[in-house]
Amino acid sequence: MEHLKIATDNYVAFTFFIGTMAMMGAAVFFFMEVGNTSAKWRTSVLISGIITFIAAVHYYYMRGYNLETGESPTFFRYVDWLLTVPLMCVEFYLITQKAGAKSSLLWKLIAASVVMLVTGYVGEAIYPTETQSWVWGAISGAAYFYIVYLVWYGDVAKLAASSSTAVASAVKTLGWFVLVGWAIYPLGYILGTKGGLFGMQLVADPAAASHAMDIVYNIGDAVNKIGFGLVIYVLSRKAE
Ligand SMILES: *C/C=C(C)/C=C/C=C(C)/C=C/C1=C(C)CCCC1(C)C
Repeated sequence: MEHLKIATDNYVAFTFFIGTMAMMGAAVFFFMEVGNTSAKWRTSVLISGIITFIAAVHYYYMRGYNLETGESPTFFRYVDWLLTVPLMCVEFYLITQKAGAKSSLLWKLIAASVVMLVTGYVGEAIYPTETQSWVWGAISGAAYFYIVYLVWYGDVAKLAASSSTAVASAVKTLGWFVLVGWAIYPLGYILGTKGGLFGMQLVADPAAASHAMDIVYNIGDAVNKIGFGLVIYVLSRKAE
């Protein structure tokens, strides 16, 4: 049973543990604040709560999985992302809806995020070889840049420009999350897969590679899920 203890030198297990607590705390916060939010923003704050709640449940599970097997909980990581990233797309849609966002924008964002995540999963779990993983990563990266484009220059940016200043500045901040915060993930992928960087392997030892990847992904999730939710929360307090 020794391996079931979170040792002080097991950084991977520790980031899973702290991730669970952070997501739980954030979910409780957003859920409790829904009642204090004006009717117009209530759904947005509720979705911030649902995103962090879904992540809390997955982190609780992934923490145990990692502790018992010492391995990356890749499958449930991607299940979590497949649920939470489309919900982040819904957040973009809801806050630009007042400026006339159409449901086609929501579907563009969701389709791009599903392509990004499914191809990432293929490169990480199904064909994690020198020759294949970087190709799947590159396709995933193209879908990622399409999302960046939509948020910075495409429909989302255009709608934000004709919204209130509070919405426009929230979309700017969320745009930075997508450009910088989400770029943490391809870094984890490069560290964790065999050929993630154009066929090159950065970390040779497989265990060390998967540990590096988990730590990077866990940091990315805390920054993006909680940070993203807080931007929406702040907007709900600023905008009429
Ligand atoms: C809450 C979870 C979030 C915001 C997850 C976001 C995940 C990504 C932006 C992943 C992107 C990837 C690439 C751009 C290329 C390599 C494969 C991925 C899936 C790690």
